[in-house]
Amino acid sequence: MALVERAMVLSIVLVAMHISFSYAAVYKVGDSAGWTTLGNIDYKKWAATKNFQLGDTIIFEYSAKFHNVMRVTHTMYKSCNASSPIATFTTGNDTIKITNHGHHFFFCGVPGHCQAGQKVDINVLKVSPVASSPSPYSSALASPPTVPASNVPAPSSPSNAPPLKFIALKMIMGFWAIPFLVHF
Ligand SMILES: [Cu+2]
Repeated sequence: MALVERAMVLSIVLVAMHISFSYAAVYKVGDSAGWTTLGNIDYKKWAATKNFQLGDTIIFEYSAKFHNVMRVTHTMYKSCNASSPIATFTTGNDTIKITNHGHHFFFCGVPGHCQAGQKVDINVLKVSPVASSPSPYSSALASPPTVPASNVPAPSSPSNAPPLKFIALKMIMGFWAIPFLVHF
């Protein structure tokens, strides 16, 4: 009996670890170039190569003397209208955690910078790899989890891929779940 309880606790801990570590990525806007008007960085292209998920963190790194970050509506984003932002960030190292789905529009509020291309749309899609991956318990009975081709991250993406150790943890968790399933 104690073994079953211990297995349950361990399973819960492993599920929590799996959820918290596998899918939270940190993205620095513009990568090494950061948040700037120099070098004609295509932030649209930058964002298009990412697979943003809930819980991910976006970092805007820039010189606070020359730039800022404003979160704005779609209408304001399209017209580079900085008159009434939803939020303004000015530290030069702004960390924003994504907590909801859909578009998150940002631009630099310094006159002319948005027009020069210093704007980015962080779009968090509703369909996530978390939703499409097999449940922890099914992996104990079925074949090893497979990853749909669309979820294979680009080589440049930082930490989207479920690391091998988590797949191993998932399998261990599956074996622990067997006595649990048998018992009930
Ligand atoms: Cu700027």
